[in-house]
Amino acid sequence: MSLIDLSAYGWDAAWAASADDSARCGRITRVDRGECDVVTSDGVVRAISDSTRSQGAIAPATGDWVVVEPGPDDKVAIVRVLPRRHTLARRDPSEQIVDQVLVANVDVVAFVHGLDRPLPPGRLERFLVLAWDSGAQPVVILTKADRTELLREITLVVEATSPGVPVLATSRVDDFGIDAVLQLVAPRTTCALVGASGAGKSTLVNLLLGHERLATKEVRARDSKGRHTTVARELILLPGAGALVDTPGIRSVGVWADEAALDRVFSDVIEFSANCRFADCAHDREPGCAVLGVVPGARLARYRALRQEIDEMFTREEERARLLSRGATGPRRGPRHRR
Ligand SMILES: Nc1nc2c(ncn2[C@@H]2O[C@H](COP(=O)(O)OP(=O)(O)OP(=O)(O)O)[C@@H](O)[C@H]2O)c(=O)[nH]1
Ligand SMILES: [Zn+2]
Repeated sequence: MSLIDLSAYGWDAAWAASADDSARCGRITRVDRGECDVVTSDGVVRAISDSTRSQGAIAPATGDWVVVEPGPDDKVAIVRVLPRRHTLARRDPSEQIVDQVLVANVDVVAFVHGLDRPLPPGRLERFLVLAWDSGAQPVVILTKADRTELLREITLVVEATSPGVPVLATSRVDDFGIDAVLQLVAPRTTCALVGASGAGKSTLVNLLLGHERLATKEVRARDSKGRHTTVARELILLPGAGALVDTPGIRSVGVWADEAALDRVFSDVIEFSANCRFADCAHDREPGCAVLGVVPGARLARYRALRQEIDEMFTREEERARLLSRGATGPRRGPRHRR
């Protein structure tokens, strides 16, 4: 008899079909110091990644479904990472030429921002590009609604910057907006919370759980910079709902995404550009441009900068593929194509 019902974590027939019948499978709930917590039907086990046997060069990430086998010291070894569905990735901050998977197998990516500080639109756009690129549904959650008098105005500005993205507001005061967030985390689905340190992610998780679970520390009052409280990406099951992944604060992210994701975030630019005189209009100073003067100049400048960043990513990736073609391992992610 199994102790834990893995279907609550999202295990389904398709996952079962991608593993052998006899395989012992589980989901990674936490990765730290090279080891993982894996929830299996017998409970949570501590796992090491058996890189000599695991397929390719896939480093296990929180949210991955994996196959485990007995390992050393009462631990288990991860021998296989099941093919991922949606993954949230950014450009690896240390090795600039590869992507880093933040959370695997996500259905909803929520960008969390605290209303006790300003939200630079460029930061929001960057996160949204990564969120759209994951294939999951992006959402914006504005926390600490009790800290502003301008909730309506800010919400309207954020909505205008995020076409197609639901924008929610929450506060720990009277549990404002918590039910609406709970609706996002449907049973058997996974929602990842990303955002800067101190944005209120752990507080939100606690409100959703209905009790104090994660350690939250007071933000330093003077600069309202968050202290680093969450240390690992952790997957938590909400009783009666789905799974939440609380991530350590990320201030900014390097974009590692397809242009299609950029087009989703800047759908206003794409829409107006249909009427530009030149098909390859850069919306810079071309005559007959239908975007210039319509889309605000600052937003257009950010669009162009992100396009260039994605272009440079392709150049780096092509360079890397060239280097790797002389070695044994293939790219960690499917091939990308320039438009
Ligand atoms: N006024 C107010 N303060 C809040 C609210 N939610 C969170 N805070 C405060 O904001 C600070 C940061 O909250 P956390 O939940 O720890 O933030 P976090 O995003 O998890 O931060 P990291 O774990 O560092 O990534 C704490 O001092 C909380 O008490 C809210 O709704 N209203
Ligand atoms: Zn144009």
